[in-house]
Amino acid sequence: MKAWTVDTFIEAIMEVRKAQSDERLENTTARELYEAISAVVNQEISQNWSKTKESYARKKPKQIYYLSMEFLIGTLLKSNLLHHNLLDISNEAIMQLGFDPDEIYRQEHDPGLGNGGLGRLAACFLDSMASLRYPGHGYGIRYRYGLFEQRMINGYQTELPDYWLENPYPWETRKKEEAIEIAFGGEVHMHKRTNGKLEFTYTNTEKILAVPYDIPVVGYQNKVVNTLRLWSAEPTTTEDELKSEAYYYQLEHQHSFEQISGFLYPDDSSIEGKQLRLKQQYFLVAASLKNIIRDYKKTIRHSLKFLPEQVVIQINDTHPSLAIPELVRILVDEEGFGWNEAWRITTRVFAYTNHTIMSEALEKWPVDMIKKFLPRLYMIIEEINERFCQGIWFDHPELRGKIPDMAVIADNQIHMARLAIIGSFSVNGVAKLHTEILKTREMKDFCSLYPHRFNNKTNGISHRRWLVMINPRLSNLISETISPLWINRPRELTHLLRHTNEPSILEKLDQIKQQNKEELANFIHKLTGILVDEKSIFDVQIKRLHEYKRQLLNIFHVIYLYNELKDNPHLDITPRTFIFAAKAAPSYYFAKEVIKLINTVATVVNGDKSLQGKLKVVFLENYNVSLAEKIIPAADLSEQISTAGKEASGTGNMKMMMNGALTIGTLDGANIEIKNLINRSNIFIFGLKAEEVYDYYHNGEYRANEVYQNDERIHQILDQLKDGLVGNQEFKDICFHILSTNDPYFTLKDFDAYVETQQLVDQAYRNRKKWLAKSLINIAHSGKFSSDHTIQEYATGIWKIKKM
Ligand code: 26V
Repeated sequence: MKAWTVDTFIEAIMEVRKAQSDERLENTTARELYEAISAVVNQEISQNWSKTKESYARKKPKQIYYLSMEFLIGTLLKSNLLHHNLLDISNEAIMQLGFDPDEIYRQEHDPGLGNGGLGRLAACFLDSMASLRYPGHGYGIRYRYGLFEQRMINGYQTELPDYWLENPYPWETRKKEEAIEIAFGGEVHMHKRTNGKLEFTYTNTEKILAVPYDIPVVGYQNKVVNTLRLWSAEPTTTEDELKSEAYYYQLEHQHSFEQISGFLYPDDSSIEGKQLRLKQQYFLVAASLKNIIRDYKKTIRHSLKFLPEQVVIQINDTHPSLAIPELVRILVDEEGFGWNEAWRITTRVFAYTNHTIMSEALEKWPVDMIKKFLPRLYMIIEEINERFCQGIWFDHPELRGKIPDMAVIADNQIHMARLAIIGSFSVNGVAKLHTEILKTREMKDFCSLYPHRFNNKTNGISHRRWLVMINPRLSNLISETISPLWINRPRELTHLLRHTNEPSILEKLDQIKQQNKEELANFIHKLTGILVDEKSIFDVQIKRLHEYKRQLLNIFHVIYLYNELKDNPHLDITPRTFIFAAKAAPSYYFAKEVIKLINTVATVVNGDKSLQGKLKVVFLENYNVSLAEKIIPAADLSEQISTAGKEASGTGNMKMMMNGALTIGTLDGANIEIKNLINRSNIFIFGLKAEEVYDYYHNGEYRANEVYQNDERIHQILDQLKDGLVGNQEFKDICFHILSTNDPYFTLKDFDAYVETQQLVDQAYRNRKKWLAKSLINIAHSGKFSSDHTIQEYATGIWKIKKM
């Protein structure tokens, strides 16, 4: 590798520019400069990429493939520069060329190929696998349209298409020659061969080409480059066919097939049994498996019998779980294995991660739909189900009564989580509480059947992106204080604990947070016109909008404070800026109403001079990775207030902790593990515990209406919603919904504890030194939540793979 200087970097940029056009540099636009720098970085990457591939081909390590319908990788120029140790040089070069570095990095469109936590986790995992030198790769779909762009019109969410490929995307390479043909539908025919074995052939299938686009996954300053392979759907037609008469009549139909990679489904709250979504899942699974087996045959040259020694496939939620019957199909129909051996191989290859216990999001497919589109796969699923149920009947009589709750096919539906559990050697949850709930409640029967399969892998985040890259000031302070070794060993952030009483460090921490807040305040002003008090508490809740995440609780607290201040303008509260960002699924009416409510409260509060600037409410539109990167370094308070037992893990909680925010949260998901590490005095915990929530569900003793009748504050707020007293806009539906459903997420129940705990936050913030010490303690313990740690646990606990 070249030892770069600012001068040689600029020279390289010029060279690229010259090759691209004969324009002089003076006329370069920001976009062109972005492209030129990306090209320089790509030159650096490409050598390491081929070398990494060569080394895998030579050493033949066991490979891990992460199958996911979603990857939220964020923009790549800055992180690739960082991973090549070129970020400072690039910044300097850009400035010497007369540009603002941020303006250049902003040119990259954030690929929104995911909904939220699950997709972002996949991206952090790829980063950690490459940085830890593990041979791990991602397989996903190259949606032509990512998650919708959110625009606010009159305070309502509207959705616009996210055409992220408008400009050429510099990080992908199309590999037409490695395309794979996939067949859907048709009829299955069974024949007996002379050797007595059954043979299956298909007629009238519809064919589609899966064309790979590869994106490099660059390890942190270690020369490793792994691959994220995204499949794009294209017609199988050859050049000649394209000109034929027959093709003309197929055009309409071909077009519909290309839709398979047309767009990402935006509903992460509940499943809708959409045909196209099923096709997308099979498309991902079929293409990836063929690819994995093709590579295996090329490098290993052994029978597929040994596949489990060479390959682990981690399936990210149930979305890719059709891979299980698909592998059985390949082994039995195409490779001539008997059922038992095919099943033995399959169940040693797959590992499944569960990311939610929200029953609406547990995938089920109507039997008829699978039968129609995947007739052979349906036969295999039936066989899997048959054998599974028989196995229970004969070998586990104690579970006989549970068969209807465990069968893969039940109520005319295919239960994907059950299929995933039965077909995998490992089933993991994503935080301790979540795994416990899976083991003792949601998947209790399966856990008694396969106790050794169940395990926990608490989520993590890439500290390189979520601290080093987005918060260079803090990152530098840490490096100056404890040496930069922590970047490769994030657990060593705990060395900061020696400095929690050092005034000079705390002062610097204070300044850094202040600068970050000023930057965010400017950004907010530019974007929304709202002026926020840079000294106020930046109270942040950023995540998808869901009832269980309880953005409603947060806005109720705002309304409560507003009411208090209206009663008593001299009330002594610490000024606060409430910052929200959230997308709602387009068909999720309640969630959209909550967005409108937040915006309405914002208009009222921000426009009320009598509050003397003590409260401001900001809703930032179009939440995505890039926006998160702007907000997180400036957060003082991290809102993690889901109903206990509902948030599988959360990862935003880790990101804000790592950037020195204090958490106000329930005992849910990874909040519990955060609390256990940093101690209760450094986090604000409130509300019902998961057990209490379950007890209420069980005994039915909770009465939301009683809270409404007895708590004046809540009574007032709900009446204000009903009667349109907040901003002359009615929110009857929210009020009615919450009371008529008996408040299933305990928003009213937890309100009192929440308000009380927010008062503790208010008090604590006044003691600057103490607050800063707590902030530093949070940062010091956040290394435990680096995804490096998580991946290390997957590698040793599930994958049994070694570093290269
Ligand atoms: C659900 C569905 C339902 C069917 C339609 C497509 C679709 C796409 C996404 C999802 C979301 C599933 C679960 C999910 O994102 N869970 C989140 O995973 C995070 C990473 O493990 C975790 O931190 C969050 O707590 C959890 O909500």
